[in-house]
Amino acid sequence: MPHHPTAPALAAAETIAAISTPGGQGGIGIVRLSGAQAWAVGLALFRPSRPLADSTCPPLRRLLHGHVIDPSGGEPVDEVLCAFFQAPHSYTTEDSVEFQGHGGPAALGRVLELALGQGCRLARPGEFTLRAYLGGRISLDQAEAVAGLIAAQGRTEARLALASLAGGLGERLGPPRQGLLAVAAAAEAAIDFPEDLAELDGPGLAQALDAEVISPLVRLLEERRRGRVFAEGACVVLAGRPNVGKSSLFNALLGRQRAIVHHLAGTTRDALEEPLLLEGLACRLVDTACLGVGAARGACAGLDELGRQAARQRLSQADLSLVVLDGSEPLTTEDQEVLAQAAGRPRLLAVNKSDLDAAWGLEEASLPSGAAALRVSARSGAGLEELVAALKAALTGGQPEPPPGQALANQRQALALERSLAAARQAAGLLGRTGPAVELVSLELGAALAALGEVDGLGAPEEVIEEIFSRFCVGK
Ligand SMILES: Nc1nc2c(ncn2[C@@H]2O[C@H](COP(=O)(O)OP(=O)(O)OP(=O)(O)O)[C@@H](O)[C@H]2O)c(=O)[nH]1
Ligand SMILES: [Mg+2]
Repeated sequence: MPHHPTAPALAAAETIAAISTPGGQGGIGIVRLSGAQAWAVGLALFRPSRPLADSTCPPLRRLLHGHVIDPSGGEPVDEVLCAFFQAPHSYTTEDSVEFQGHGGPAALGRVLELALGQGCRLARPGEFTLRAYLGGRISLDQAEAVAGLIAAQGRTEARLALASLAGGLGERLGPPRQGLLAVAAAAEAAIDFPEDLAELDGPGLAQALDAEVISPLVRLLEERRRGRVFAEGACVVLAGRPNVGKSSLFNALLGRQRAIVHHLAGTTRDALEEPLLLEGLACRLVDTACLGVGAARGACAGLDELGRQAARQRLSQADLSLVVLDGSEPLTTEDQEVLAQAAGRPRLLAVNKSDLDAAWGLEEASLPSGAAALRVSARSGAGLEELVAALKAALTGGQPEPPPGQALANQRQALALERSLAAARQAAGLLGRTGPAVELVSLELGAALAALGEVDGLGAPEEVIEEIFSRFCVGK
């Protein structure tokens, strides 16, 4: 479905250029041009190894071998494969050119510089995708899916982003939008022709809103709640008193020596974050300084407090805290403090150092009830597989992965859906009353429609669009 947002400031007049592959050295590197002048610039910079049959109209969507040359002196800059795309059959829907060169920063930078010298402007983050959206090839939620797919760390995240890219979410907004429009039309008619107001079937319309708008939106939000960690990954924070082996467990879960481990208490000062895949589920694992407020350690008391602050802050944002206890030593008041700080939120207890003699049993009365506890050894690796499985189960609440093809709303979209739902509920409530205030109903329905528009871009305000694309990388 074509989308034509009315955002004049976003209009794509200039021809843009950017390096579309990541920085550094790579097997290949791509410079992309898009806009009305893309072909002219591309043809000025490209010297094909076999002359083109028509020097103004290159073969389309074919990889042509040749060199990028400096048009001022003809000096070759890189040996490339070059592809020309004609509007609207391109990523951006505009005339575009892609140079695939050797992925060295100097050569790529030179190709980009030459393109800028020919009048292109450096593309802003996400501007190629923004143009695909402005050109009506993709909707706003699909554009966000592009960013999601690029950012995806886990297999599941990538699969869900791909489902959104296929337009799964936007499609599901069609029926609620139609439902809102139908009720809005009835309300408008009653406003324009007050003599018909008595005819307005308020309860019937409220019922229609419930069935066609409210229930589907509730379902979408519920799916997001259940599938959120699959789509966005999760944050797991290690917490515990000094020396229980948080950093050792952090390293053991990552499978490499990322954090410093030492027998002296208070080794870790700052929070360290690393990506970790839990059986395909992307998560961020955070190692922290100790949490307990035990004896300040001499001259470093101030530093300790900073570390604790960072730890507390990370813990407050965690999807799950992994409280580490030392099974080889009796539980201390510091352990109890940590347990108290992690209480009331999702948590898992890892009782570490199971390679040593156990000083206490898991059935220990002082452990919080209802929190699963597992014996592990960061040193020997015992129990780690079970810990990974338990982490995944705790994060997903045992829910299965969303079925193939199902697209989930991201956080921004969910907030807009919630606003739409709240307005639709208000409208339904008003319609249910005798002698409904149709003007108010109409306002609420307008708000519900506008919020839906922010999800797929049909009527999204310019600020929303700019904010979304500013989070992209340059070159996409
Ligand atoms: N025997 C045994 N020792 C362990 C195990 N895990 C950690 N240790 C030891 O416990 C000590 C503390 O380990 P760390 O990983 O630095 O502990 P931490 O909780 O990060 O400590 P701080 O950063 O100081 O808060 C080190 O001497 C580790 O070698 C384990 O599973 N078994
Ligand atoms: Mg540590």
